[in-house]
Amino acid sequence: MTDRRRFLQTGLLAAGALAVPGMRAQTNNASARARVVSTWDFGVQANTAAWRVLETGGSALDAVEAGARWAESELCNPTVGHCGRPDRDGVLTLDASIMDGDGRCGSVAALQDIAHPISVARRVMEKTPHVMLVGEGAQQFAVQQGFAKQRLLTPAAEQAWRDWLKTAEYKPEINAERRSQPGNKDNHDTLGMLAIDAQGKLAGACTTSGMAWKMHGRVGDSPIIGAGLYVDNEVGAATASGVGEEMIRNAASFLVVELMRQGRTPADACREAIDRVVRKRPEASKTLQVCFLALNKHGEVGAFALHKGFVYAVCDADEHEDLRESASVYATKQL
Ligand code: SD4
Repeated sequence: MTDRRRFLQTGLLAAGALAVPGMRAQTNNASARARVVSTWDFGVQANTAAWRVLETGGSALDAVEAGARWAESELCNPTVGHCGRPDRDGVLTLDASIMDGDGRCGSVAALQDIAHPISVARRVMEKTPHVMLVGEGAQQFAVQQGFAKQRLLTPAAEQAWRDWLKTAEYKPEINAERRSQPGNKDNHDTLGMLAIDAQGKLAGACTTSGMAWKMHGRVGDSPIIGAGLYVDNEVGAATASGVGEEMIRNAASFLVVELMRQGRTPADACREAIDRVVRKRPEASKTLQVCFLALNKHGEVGAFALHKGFVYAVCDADEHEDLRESASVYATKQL
């Protein structure tokens, strides 16, 4: 991280809201109104990959694909791409989705042995009449499209799985501290990325290996349009990280966008979606992490989480390495 990186601790009431002028004065710089935001601290680097596209006037869709590809292959992260942790049978399966603000979308779930699920998701969107391909069919399609099959499970991930087998206890951990801090279980590190380009068009991407030690065949929220990702040029975009079952139960990313449509700020919309999770499952919510990140069509950003520890990265023409901490319902780890 360079000196330019700022880390902003936001208060509960600030709720991660950002005082960003909706429309900056237009300048000759094509990227003057462009902005990209991502979940977690590695979102800073993922944003940098996306920003290379946006700063040259590229589309939000190309930007989020570039950012997600970076996370899938350049980062060794236990919840995304080639370093992801396997399911309880020792099989690494990847989920991803991509969507633009015109409603075009594609996704893959339970994809094995393909390094860039986000790009396969984009091909599903662009080359098929469908939205979602899963498992073997998704892999067949990827191979037909020229993606190479390769074994992705790293020796470290395999060892972690063997260690887990000793107890074989499935218990999602709350990511209550930043990844770089000791004690973090590193169990929630999905990349959710949202971007607005110089033309004011929005797009989003979400990529993950899902919950470590999940049942074989389990699909989380990340590849489900409306749960882990939703984008609408009329309003804004939302994405999620955390225990995906909660996002699916609440159609949560769609909910966040619809709340913004009704006039909520991105932070308020995320907070209401989190409140909904708590109201529906008050006991369970004490032991699960759920995090939402939203970007509206004016470029305003907001976030909210169930538990303390969710950070997100913001990148635009003024600031490339801005890392912020989301406000949360529970200020301390509940477990
Ligand atoms: C899932 N939402 O598969 C993903 C996991 C996650 O950070 O976000 N981890 O449920």
